[in-house]
This record gives sequence, structure tokens and C-alpha cells, in this order.
Amino acid sequence: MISLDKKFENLFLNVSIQAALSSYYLIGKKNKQAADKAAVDTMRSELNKIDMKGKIVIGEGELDKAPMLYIGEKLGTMSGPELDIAVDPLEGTNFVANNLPGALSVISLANKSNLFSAPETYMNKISTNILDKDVIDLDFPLKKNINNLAEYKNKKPENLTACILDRPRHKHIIEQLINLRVKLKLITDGDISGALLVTDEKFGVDIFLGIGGGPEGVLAASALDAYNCNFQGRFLFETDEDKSRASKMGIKDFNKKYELNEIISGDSIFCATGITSGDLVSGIEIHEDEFISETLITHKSTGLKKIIKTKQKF
Ligand code: VTB
Repeated sequence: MISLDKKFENLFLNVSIQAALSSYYLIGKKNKQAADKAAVDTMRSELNKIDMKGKIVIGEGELDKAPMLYIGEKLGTMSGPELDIAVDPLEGTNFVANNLPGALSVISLANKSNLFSAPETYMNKISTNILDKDVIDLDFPLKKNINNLAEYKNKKPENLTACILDRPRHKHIIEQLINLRVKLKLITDGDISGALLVTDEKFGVDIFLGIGGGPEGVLAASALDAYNCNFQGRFLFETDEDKSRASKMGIKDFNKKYELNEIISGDSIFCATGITSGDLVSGIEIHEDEFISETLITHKSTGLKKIIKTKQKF
């Protein structure tokens, strides 16, 4: 594995913090677009200061839909290593617009060609902290996954918790989970955070599942890799347009189930900074001339996995 230089931990931590701070000023202003734009603008200008040949593989969409941080955009000073970069400058635009918990600025990087470039479509996902094969699988019936999980963890199904986005498309899964007596953790948005709740017992989540954004799946996978957790995802290409965009990005099998290491491989660094406080990290706090931030940071090759709290002067 070609390790990413440790200096990138601090450089990307700073990018994530600055993007979060920019969105902070839009909390509770009912303006999703402005909050997103603030984070995007800042993330882009901060990334351009870094000595790297960076390429966006997960961003705000394709060039025709996103003027900035579009998939394929080149960033950095163009001297330094070739890096793949995945960004979600504002994960949870509703959270910021409505002053609700859980908004994050998220970024992840890997060496060139090691991070999957995903189109803007939905993805069916599953994550647990179980690496053993054949215990949990995206293609097993839900009942089998829950029974296997219960047996593996030596818990009764009623003592298991499943995290899932609260959406009508999940009605059937939610009903089945209720029938299986599994405890639900329904989230209204923000399934990067949802998928990461399996990484530590303190969150009390045994399994994350359901359909959310594909880009969010790739970002979650890069942190889950550092935690030695499991993730599987399958993109849902529904329209001809989805399929043609996917083809252009090199995807041949539209029905493929991706294992974690087909999404992210080699070394990687992941940063998620809180904008509003949530399950993973606290939000930005501003005091007269300084601000406090919390970022969950992971670095696969060094084993770094921690929450970094910073206090910075304006
Ligand atoms: C998903 C999820 C995100 O928005 O993309 C969701 O992955 C949108 O889903 O974390 P719907 O189309 O069902 O609303 C988030 O929750 C926030 O960006």
C-alpha cells in the first residue's frame, strides 16, 4: 500500500473545518442552496491551496449540473501526489436550513484510482462491524440477516438496533424489522452518519441498511474501511439517463453488488466536521474571537481514528 503522507491529515482536516464554518453562518436560514454553496465555495478554494494533483471522483454532480467540485474537476497546485477526492461539502442541507442536528462537512481522499467514482444515483446499502463472510449480505433476505446478526452478536433480535432512513420506500423493510422485534433508529437525513453508527458500541447501532445516495455510500465506505467494518452497496440505475451516465463513468454491470474494497482500496483519509451537533460529532461553536470545531478523522495506514477538537482564533 502506498501510504498517504501524514501531512494530508492536517491539510484535509483544515479543508473540512473551513467548509463547516462557512455553512455554520447559514444555520436556520431556511436556505439550503446558500448553505450548500457556502460550503462548496470554501472547500474548493481550500483544496486549491494544497500541493497535489487532485481529482474529484465524488462531488456535486457532473459538469453540466455543477459548476464547482464536479466529477472530474482537477484541484490543487498541480505539484505533488495524484489523489482521488470525494466530497460532500454539506451533508444534510435540510439540517442546516432548519437548524436540526447532524449536518456535516465530509471529505475523503485516496491515491489515484483507489476511490470509486460514483454517479448521482441511489444506492442500496448495508453496513455492520462484522467482517466474517456469509453472516450479513445485501442479497440475503432481511430475516436471515437479522437472525445471523443476533446469533453472531449473541443477542436477541429485540436487543438489536437497525438504522435506516425514514422514507416511504423503506415501508416494507421497516414493517419487517418491527415484526422481527428489532429496535429502529429512524433518521430523517444524513446516511453517511447513519452508516458510521456501526463503528462503535457507544452508538448502539448493530446494522445500517436501506436506500440512500450513492455518493454518500462511497464516502461512508472510506471511513468504514479504516474501522475494519463491512459495507456493501448496489447502485440503482433506474432511468436510461442514469444508465448512460453510468456507462460513461465506466460502469458495465448495472446490477453489480460492490464490496467495500471495490469502492475504496489502499490508503485513505476521511474527515467529517460537525456543523450542527449530531450523533458523531458536535457542531461549530462560536465565541467572540474564536471558534471550536469537532472532526471525526480516520487514516487507514496509520490507524488514526479519532475525534479532533480544535479551538481557532478568527
Ligand atoms: C440521501 C442520503 C443523504 O439525502 O441522498 C438523502 O444519502 C436524499 O434522499 O444522506 P431522498 O431523495 O429520499 O430525500 C441525505 O439524507 C442528505 O443529503
